[in-house]
Amino acid sequence: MNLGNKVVYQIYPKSFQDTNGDGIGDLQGIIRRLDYLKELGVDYLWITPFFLSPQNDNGYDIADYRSIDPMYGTMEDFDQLVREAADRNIYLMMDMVFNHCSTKHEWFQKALAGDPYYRDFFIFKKGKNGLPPTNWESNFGGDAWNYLPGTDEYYLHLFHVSQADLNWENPNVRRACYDIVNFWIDKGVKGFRFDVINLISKPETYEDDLTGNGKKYYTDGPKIHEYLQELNRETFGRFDDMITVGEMSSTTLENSIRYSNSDSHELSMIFSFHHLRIDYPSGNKWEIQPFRFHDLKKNLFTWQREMEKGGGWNALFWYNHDQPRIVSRVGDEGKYRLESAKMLATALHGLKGTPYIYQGEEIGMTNAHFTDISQYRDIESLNYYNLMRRKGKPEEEIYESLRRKSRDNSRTPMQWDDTENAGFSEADPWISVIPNYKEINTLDREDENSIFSYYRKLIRLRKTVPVLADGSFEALLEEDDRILAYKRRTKEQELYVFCNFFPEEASADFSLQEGCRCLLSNYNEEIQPGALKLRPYKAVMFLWEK
Ligand code: TEU
Ligand code: CA
Repeated sequence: MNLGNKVVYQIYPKSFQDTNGDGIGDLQGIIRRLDYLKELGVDYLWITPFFLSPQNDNGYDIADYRSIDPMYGTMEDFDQLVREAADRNIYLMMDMVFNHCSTKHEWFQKALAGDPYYRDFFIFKKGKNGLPPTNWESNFGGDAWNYLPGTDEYYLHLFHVSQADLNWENPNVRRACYDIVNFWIDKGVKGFRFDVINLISKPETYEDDLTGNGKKYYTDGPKIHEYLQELNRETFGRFDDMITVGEMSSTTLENSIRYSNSDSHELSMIFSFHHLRIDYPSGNKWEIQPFRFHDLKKNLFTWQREMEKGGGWNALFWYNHDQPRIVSRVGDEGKYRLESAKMLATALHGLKGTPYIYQGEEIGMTNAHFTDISQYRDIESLNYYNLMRRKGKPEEEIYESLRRKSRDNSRTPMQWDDTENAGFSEADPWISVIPNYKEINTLDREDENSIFSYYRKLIRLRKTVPVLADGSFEALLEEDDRILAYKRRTKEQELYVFCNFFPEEASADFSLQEGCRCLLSNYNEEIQPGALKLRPYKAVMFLWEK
C-alpha cells in the first residue's frame, strides 16, 4: 500500500456531533457528517476510543474492548458506520489502548477478587518500608503506584489511578489483546492506532529512578520490538490492506526507524512528539516558554532525513486531542488566523509521510480560552490544578498554563455552523463551545479562500502530484530565522515549499530554477522573479517538472 498518498482525519467522538440531544457526540453523529469528510477528501478516520468506559480519561480507560459505550450508541450504529463510510471510500482506524485498562474491567475486578490467573494480568508489587515499590511518577502527576488496602501490595498505573498497567510479560495478556484486534478486523476495520504502545514492555527489575520520573525504565522497553512483531504476525500483518500507527512517547530516532521500517514487520508508521517540544524543551509541558523556531526546524528536518535514510515512515501531525490548537500555539489566532492556519497546513502537508488532520483543524479552530476551573474537564488539567494549588503556586500562573497547555483546548465541540452550540448539539454540550463559533465554522467551505478549501486542495495535491507522495526530502535555508523551506524530489518532479512562520515579511536569497510553477499559496498574488520575498505567514509550493 502507498502510505504517501493517504490522509487520515482524527475524530474525537465526544466533541464531533451529537444527534440524540444529550450534549455528547455519538456514532450517529459521525455517520451524519460522512459527506462532509468525503468532501474534504480524507481516506481514513482514526476515532479515539468509544468502547465501554467509566470515562475517567475520556475513553482511554477501557472497561470492555468489545462493546460500544452506550453514550456513543450501539454495535448496530458501529456496523452502519463501517458500511456507510466504505460506500464513500473511507475506512476506519480503531484506537487500541493496550498499555493499560480500566480498573473497572473484568480482568482487574477478578484480579482484585484474588483470581491468580487475572492477578498476573497486572503489575502488582510489594512496597518498600511503607513506601511504594519505586519512586516513579504517573504521567498525569503524583505516584505511579496505588496501594491496595488490606494487602501489602501496590499496582502500577503510568496514567490515571483508574488505568492499571497490563503485564505484557504474560502471554495470556498478549493473546487477549490480539484477539481484540482480530475481533475489530472481522468487523471491517482497516487500521489501528496503538496508544502509548512503546511503554508496554516493562523492565525485569523495578528500581527507583534517581534522576527522573521512571520513564527511562519503560520507554522503548527491552522486549518492545519482539511484542510488536508478535502483534503484527498474529493480527493485522495477515492482511495487506491494513494501516497502523503507534503513539510513541519520548521515543528515539533509532527505535522509530525500527518500529516503522517495513522490513521489521512492526507498524506502518509512528507518531513522535519531538517537533512539539518547541515550547517546553525541559519536558515539563506546563512550563511556559517562547516558541523556538530553530528547534522546530531542527527536529522536523532531523526526523524527515533520518527516517528516510533508515527506511522508517512518519505520521505527520501538528496536534491531536492531547495538544493545544496549532493556530493558537504557533500561528496567530487573531489578525493572521487565515494566513497562519494555511501556512502551517502547507508546511506539514508538503513533508514526506502520512498527514493527519485533527477535527476542526481544517477550519482553523482556536484554543478554548477558558477562564475558570469549572470549565475544564480533562483529568490531567484537574490534577495539575489541584497539585499546584496544594504547592502554593499563584492561581494566575496556574490558569495561564492551563489556558495555553490544557488538553481541553482541542476538545471543545466541533464548530459546524453559527446556530446555538455551533450545530454540535441541541443541548448544553459536555464541554463549552468556544464563543468564536459565529465566525469560525464550516459554513464558508464553498469560499475558495477558506481554510477548508485550502485543506481540500492540499489533500487533492497529495493524490495527484506524485512527488508529494513519493519524493525524497531535502532541507533548504536551514539557518534562516523566519522561513521553513524544503525540497522534495523524484526523477521526474521537484517540489519546493517555503513558509514564513512570522508576522513580519521575510526574504531569502534563493532563486528558483527556470520553469517552476506555483502549485499553491495562501496569498493570491503573482510570485515575482528574483530573490524570495514572503509576506507575513506566507506559504508557497512550487513544482518543477522534467
Ligand atoms: O497519550 C499519551 C500521552 O503521552 C499523553 O497523554 C501525555 O501524557 C499528555 O499529553 C501529556 O500532556 C495517550 C492518549 O492520547 C491520551 O489521551 C491518554 O490520556 C493517554 O494515552 C492514556 O491512555
Ligand atoms: Ca449524543
